[in-house]
Amino acid sequence: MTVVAPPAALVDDLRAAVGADHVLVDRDLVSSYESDWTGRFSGSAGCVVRPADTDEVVAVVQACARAGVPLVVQGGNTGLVGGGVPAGGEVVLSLRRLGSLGEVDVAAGQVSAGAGVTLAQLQRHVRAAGADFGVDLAARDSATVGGLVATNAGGIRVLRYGSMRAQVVGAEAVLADGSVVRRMGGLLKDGTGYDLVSLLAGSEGTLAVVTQVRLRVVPLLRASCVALLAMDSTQAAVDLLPVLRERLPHLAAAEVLYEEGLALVRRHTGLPAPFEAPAPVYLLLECLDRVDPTDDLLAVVAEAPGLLDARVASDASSARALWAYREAHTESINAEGVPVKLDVSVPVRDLPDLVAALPGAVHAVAPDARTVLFGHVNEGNLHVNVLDAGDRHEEVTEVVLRAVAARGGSISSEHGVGRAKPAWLHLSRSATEIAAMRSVKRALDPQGLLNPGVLFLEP
Ligand code: 2HG
Ligand code: ZN
Repeated sequence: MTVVAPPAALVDDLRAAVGADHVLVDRDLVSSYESDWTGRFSGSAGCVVRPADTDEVVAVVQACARAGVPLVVQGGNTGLVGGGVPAGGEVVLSLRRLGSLGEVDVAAGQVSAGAGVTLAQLQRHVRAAGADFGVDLAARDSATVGGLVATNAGGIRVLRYGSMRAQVVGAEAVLADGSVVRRMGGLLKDGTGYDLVSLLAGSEGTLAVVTQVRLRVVPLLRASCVALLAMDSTQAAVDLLPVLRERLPHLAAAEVLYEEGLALVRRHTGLPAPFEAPAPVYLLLECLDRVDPTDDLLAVVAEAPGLLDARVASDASSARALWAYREAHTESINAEGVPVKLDVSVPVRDLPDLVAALPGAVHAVAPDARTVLFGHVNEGNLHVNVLDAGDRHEEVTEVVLRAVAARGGSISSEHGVGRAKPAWLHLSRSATEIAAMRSVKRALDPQGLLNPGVLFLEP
């Protein structure tokens, strides 16, 4: 990795902005900010700067603008597309110290949170006030609110509450010229022009640095029932979705997994096989309600066509044990090597066909590869993880994303485009859309200071 030192005058300005202790230049200290945790993306940072509040973020952005040195914005560094790691020589702007959490506003059903608050901290905070947060995902202990907004993260509760954009009712953000947009009032009805707050959700740090957000909270539902179904086909799982949505208004999650992934999870975690016999597909369902939803879930499960076997858990520890088969996928795959990770979605009716087509398509370009599929079935969101692709990462990416585009899908469902997929953005967005997005980028960041190389190919 070639190390590019930042200009000395910039380091002085950054020290003046945030204090010398929070400008990291020592290579040992900087290195944990230079790679994503899968080990797939890395690049050298000029330095790392850790502001404590919005004023300090403004000073950092202005210093970088003056020096003409670009910034990479980083939260919990749990991203999976390289959007938060440097390509070489940028200043990494870590937002983890922006950890403020406001009191839950019960009248409005909202809470304000700093960009550096982790999802788990936010969940604990709102639950202590008798509410809950509508987004949940496996990386909750490290993923930060700012990163969740920047990537418009989805996770396991989208079918019930929508993705991150649907939770955000206000934001404070520092623009590339150091000016601050502040819309934290949380008005749910506001017809005064462009929705800048929504625009920031999914902008991957390319338009502004989000420093705070105002979020919706949802009712805290303490009664839960989780079921793991062994089914005879992906088609049977997809056919069950309308029945689940109609008969289980308290359905909160519907996740799909397969034998290859389950075997890796078992090898890595030592968990026992969930059923006597392996099945072609597994569907994990969760209902959350005020009163015990077990009977309702059991009634639907008992009549499910294509059902081979089922396990149902109504107490917290057995529910966690069933969730472990799903949530341990990412770490178990990573324990085998660095995968090609492709997060895609297709219209749900096309999901069975995509699932059937992908292993063969991958095998054709990377004969030794192992394709592991899992995901959020209600949104047609499949996590395609390909191990042992050797030097065929590019070819695997191409063949998977083309298969998705051919079915009218998205090349990035919930992880973002990052540095991993700008070359394939045209498969999901028209030339007109990309030109319009680039115009917005140029208007807000004419110098190209914020996250260059993320989302768009560099001109
Ligand atoms: C999940 O759903 C995350 O667990 C990670 O989106 C997916 O590791 C992945 O590919
Ligand atoms: Zn996911």
